[in-house]
Amino acid sequence: MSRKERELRREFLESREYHTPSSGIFFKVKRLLYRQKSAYQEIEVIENEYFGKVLLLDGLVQTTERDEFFYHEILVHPGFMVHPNPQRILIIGGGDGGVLREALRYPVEGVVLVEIDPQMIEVSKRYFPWLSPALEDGRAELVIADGKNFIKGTDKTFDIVFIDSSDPVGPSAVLHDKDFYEIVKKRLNFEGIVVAQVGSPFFNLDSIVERGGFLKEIFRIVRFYVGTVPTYPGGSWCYVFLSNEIEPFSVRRRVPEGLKYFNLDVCEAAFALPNFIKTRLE
Ligand code: AG3
Repeated sequence: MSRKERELRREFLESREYHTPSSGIFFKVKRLLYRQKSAYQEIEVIENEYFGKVLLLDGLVQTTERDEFFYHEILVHPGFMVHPNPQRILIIGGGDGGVLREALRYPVEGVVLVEIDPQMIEVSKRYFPWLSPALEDGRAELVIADGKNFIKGTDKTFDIVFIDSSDPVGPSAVLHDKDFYEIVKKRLNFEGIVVAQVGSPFFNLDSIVERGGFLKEIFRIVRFYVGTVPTYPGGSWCYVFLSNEIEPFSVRRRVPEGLKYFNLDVCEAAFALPNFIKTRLE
């Protein structure tokens, strides 16, 4: 095959995520940088002309160079904005380092990041240098473990817990169950907050509603919110803010400089739910 043919062929290679059996998102592959099965999942990194580097786990888009800030900022900052003194932070999942990077914008004492797949951390260090430097920060402690087992076994307690899981299939499945949230609650300090990503309100509304049901049995304050993520299914993504003492918006304590998505207005708007979601959660 000539060089030109090879190049042409490469240009037409596509990487895709199915959102339903008949629709989804595709990325033309400018370069295939990495594709390997780790002990837990298939990890794929491609380069796309528009989105830059794209990370997929088991065929599900996790993050892209161009739009990662939408997700990482809106997951992290609402919790920090209202907590009176966030010092001890826990991240479950998030081996790419993006949530950690956002948490380290604050003067926290320490962040424990629990990632099940060591290969994910290596891939991030190699291909995602805008996320991974956080993994080397002196305030970060990396633990390679199953998030649920870690929570069960630790006697540490935390001010804010972020759950940066993938979808409820594969290694992330256990991070979506009622008993997982029950044990997370036990590891919270007074005025503790938990924030988790819970899926697409368009495609996964039934599972979000079901989760709302059992979360209300565990936490006094259960508030869902939404934000845009251009490359996730449906383009709009849902998160949940949980606490026993603190309401989102009860105060506005701090917003770091230099963010690209999050600000006070966006935060307030994020908790305003469209009717198709709101009516199901009432
Ligand atoms: N974790 C949430 C990804 C969920 C995406 N789901 C999907 N594409 N079907 C992202 C990890 C980034 N730190």
